[in-house]
Amino acid sequence: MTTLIPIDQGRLWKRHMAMAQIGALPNGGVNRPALSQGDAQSRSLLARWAEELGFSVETDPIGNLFIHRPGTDETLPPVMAGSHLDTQPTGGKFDGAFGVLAAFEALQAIHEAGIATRHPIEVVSWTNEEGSRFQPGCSGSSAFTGAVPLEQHLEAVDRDGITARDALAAVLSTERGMPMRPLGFPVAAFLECHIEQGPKLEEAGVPVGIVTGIQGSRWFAIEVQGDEAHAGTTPRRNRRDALSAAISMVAALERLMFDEEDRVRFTVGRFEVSPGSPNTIPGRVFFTIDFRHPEASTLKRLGDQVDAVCRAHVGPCSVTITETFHSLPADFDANVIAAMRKAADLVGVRTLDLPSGALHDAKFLQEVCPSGMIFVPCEKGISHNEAENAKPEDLASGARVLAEALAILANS
Ligand code: HGY
Ligand code: MN
Ligand code: MN
Ligand code: MN
Repeated sequence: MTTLIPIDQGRLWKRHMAMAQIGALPNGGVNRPALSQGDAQSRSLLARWAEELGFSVETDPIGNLFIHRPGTDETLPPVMAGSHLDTQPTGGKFDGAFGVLAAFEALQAIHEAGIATRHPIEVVSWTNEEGSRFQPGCSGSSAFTGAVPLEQHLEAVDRDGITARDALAAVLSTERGMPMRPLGFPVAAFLECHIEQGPKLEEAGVPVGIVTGIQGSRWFAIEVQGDEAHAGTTPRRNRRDALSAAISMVAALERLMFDEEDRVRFTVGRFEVSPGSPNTIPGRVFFTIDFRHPEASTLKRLGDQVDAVCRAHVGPCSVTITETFHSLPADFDANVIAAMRKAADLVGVRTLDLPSGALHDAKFLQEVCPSGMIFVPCEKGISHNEAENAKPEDLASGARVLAEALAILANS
């Protein structure tokens, strides 16, 4: 009977609750925007836990946080596990945090079990995965892998006109003396634990998901420019009503993105009307598009029509369309998946294979090193919502499979 790496379910749950205190919302959720004070506090909490165990903690030019446990051969690239600590504005306690805390729990359990691994093992917290404050998201992982230039991320501006560069400098200034690595380095393999953010595992009654791949996503920012004018005196022939043009665009895009098998995920998440006065014709509308599909050809076919569809409904206004994010679908690495299956057998948990509807940092890591993901159920599949919830025993099952898979890969 093999001795399993001793994951401590209680300790893992307690760390989730401690982390969820940072940015806690009244209805049980969390608001911890990327590169905010809250983000800085969550990073320093994680760094403190790591230093208490004698692990070294370093950062890099986009603010990723790396916790290092040496291997027997320090010349080998690390096997890495992690996710993100930033959240949606009305986010939950587990999206992202579970991936970081499960990786940390696995590292501590491997350490406490005195297990030597050839490769070093690292826990990582990637900067700005959500892309809610600064677009696009997955800043830390896509800058680390070179998929998106660092400068593009640092130039991003939030709604208050603060650049990601300044917000990052403020966070790093609270971590004086934390060693800074160059951006990007070889990684032997990457694993990410995450709540499923969908209903499949819970409906199947299976505690662990082996993620086969991630669907593609494309994001657009649309700005419609009209003229502010008096609501009562301006006849239709003189109106340049930005709202009227914007809603025709959204209605036309909904028609474009509609498909019978419900495989296109189309969302207008932000829709801002200015000046927002009841008796002034809107002079400007800003809205965002997030759409996803598992097939690269459909992602291209539909995404390439967004510009023409918007322009066909612009009327007397003008429109600027910017594609802010474009991530192709990706399949995860067969050897990493095999290591996760072996780990699940060792742990003795049932698994279900499933694709990821959500985008994750692992998608960018898969472009540069063998990567994989482990899902656990969340209550009714709810996420990006304060009601997001998960069971301590499921989090522990995910962490157990992660720990065994890390040990397998770090000794391969
Ligand atoms: O948008 C996403 O898919 C990720 O959860 N941030
Ligand atoms: Mn996430
Ligand atoms: Mn998320
Ligand atoms: Mn993710």
